[in-house]
Amino acid sequence: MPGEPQDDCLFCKIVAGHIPATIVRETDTTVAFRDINPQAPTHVLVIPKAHYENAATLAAAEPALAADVLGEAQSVADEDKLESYRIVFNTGAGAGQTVFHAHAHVLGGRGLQWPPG
Ligand code: IU
Repeated sequence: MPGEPQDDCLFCKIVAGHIPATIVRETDTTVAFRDINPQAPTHVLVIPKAHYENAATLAAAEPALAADVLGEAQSVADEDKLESYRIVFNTGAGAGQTVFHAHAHVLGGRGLQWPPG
């Protein structure tokens, strides 16, 4: 079923508390935690608790939940008082997605170049 936890999904295991993560924010529908391999002083991942493979399937199935994720990403930026930052949804392996549970990267605290490569 779309949205149901997947046994083989790392981020579903973080949601369930079966894998440790440094959680910075949590709501009824989302969790935000520090990336294990940070690429910037602030590098937080915001995920829906429900399992969707990527941002596209999430937005198509549950637009309100996609908005929750985006709103929480904004709250992370606000909490860390980031003046400039980037919110990224890598979507598909060709774009660098390695964990197939939708997530927003919130990156900030250093200069960021564009295009990212
Ligand atoms: P990507 O957009 O799918 O490439 O992002 C996955 C991120 O998940 C990546 O930045 C990893 O460092 C991060 N991550 C994590 O924070 N904790 C983990 O246990 C694993 C990956 I595996």
